[in-house]
Amino acid sequence: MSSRRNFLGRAGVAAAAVGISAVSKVAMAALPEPVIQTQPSTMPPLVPDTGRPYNPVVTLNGWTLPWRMNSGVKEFHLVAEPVVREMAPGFRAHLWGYNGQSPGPTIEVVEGDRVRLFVTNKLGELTSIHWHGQRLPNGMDGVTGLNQPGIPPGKTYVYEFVARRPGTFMYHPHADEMVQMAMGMMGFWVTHPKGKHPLIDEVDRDFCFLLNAYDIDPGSYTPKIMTMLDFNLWSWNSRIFPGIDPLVVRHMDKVRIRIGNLTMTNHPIHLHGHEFLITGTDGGPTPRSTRLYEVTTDVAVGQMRQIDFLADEEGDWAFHCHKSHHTMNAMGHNVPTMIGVDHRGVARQIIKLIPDYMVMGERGMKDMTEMEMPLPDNTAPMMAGQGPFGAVGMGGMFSVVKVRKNQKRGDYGDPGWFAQPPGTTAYEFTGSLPDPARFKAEGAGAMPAVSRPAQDIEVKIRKPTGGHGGHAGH
Ligand SMILES: [Cu+2]
Repeated sequence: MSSRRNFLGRAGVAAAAVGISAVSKVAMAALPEPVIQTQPSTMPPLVPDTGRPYNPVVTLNGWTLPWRMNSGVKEFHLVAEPVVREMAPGFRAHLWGYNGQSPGPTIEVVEGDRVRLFVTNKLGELTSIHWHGQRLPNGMDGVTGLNQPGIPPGKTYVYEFVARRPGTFMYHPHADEMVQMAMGMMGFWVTHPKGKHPLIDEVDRDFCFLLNAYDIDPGSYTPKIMTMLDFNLWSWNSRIFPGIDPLVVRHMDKVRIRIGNLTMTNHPIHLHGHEFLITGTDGGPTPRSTRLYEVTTDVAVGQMRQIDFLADEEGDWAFHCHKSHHTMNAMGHNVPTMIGVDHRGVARQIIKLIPDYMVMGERGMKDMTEMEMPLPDNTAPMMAGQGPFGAVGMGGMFSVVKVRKNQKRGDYGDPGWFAQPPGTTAYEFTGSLPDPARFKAEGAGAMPAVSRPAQDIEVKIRKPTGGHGGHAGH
């Protein structure tokens, strides 16, 4: 079907070798050959060569699983197994996933398709797959103990149902959920409409990714699985900025982005420079009368949001989660605020004992983007990414939508940084500040106070750059 078939990289071999359970060769022979992919880069859309036609999606830093047609049934083979995922250049995590990756491959089908999914368990414990959001027979819903027995290590189970409604779905285990999802077991599923749909517009580019989160201590490889909220790696498709590919589009393209949330908190996803409409949720396409223009959409836990916009503004536009802690990489969160605290005396004393001692965060945390601190092996830099104007002080759930006039149709290649037209870049002011005329009432409250405090209170803070103390001016 594509060059991806039979691709088994080094990491794939390693991951297969550590698979605890051996699956019998005889049993595997009758199944569709499992397609393995271990490269973390964004793969081009998989254009269907069998079955009903559709416009394929592009999975950010991911890929779509090829299928086999068997008497009109689309057959897929998912293999649950330990994987090595490069989350950012130089930082590899030991996760669990499907077919060589976490998340697993995207599954794309068409409304009305009969789908048969073989799921082989190469983990050391039971698993199952729940097809999040789908209409299907109860026995195919994948909840271990409720709908089916768990799939034992070494065994293959078959799920079969008709993809009844078009939309965006997810898949994940419903067996030892806390562990298996904390380890990265999840994937995306897109059911394309059969023909023209009144609520689903055709678009030029259709991207998808999952929001996921890990707690991996600096210097280690395996996520901690008991963490409830204090994750230190906030990722898109198990990648963190600067390891997340840009979303490259052609100027005036109609663009769709589908975002699913399988973390344990909500993520307000924010796009710069454009307004979008929420055209789909977990329940399917939204009625047109409900669509509002937005620049941020909150994706709650277990939810999916599909946004559409017209890419009519050239440039490099930030696209990120608006929770500022989610655009940071591995760090401890129990750090006191040091902004404005004068460490000079203390530091001098400590340096006598520890010559390499370094004060962090005195002027804010931006310094750390340029600081070359010694880090343990296999640690994601807390914030790292080099833009055309210097360090981008972010990590985690951050990427860039690149809108270009000269981007060719179907070309997802990175065009480099946007060349801002002369005179359109923010610049340093070097003149003198005008003295603004002020209104007398400026700064007054909406109503007069009943009584004044006994004395004026002023909170004194130290200016961050100040060598001479002094409090902030007013
Ligand atoms: Cu977030």
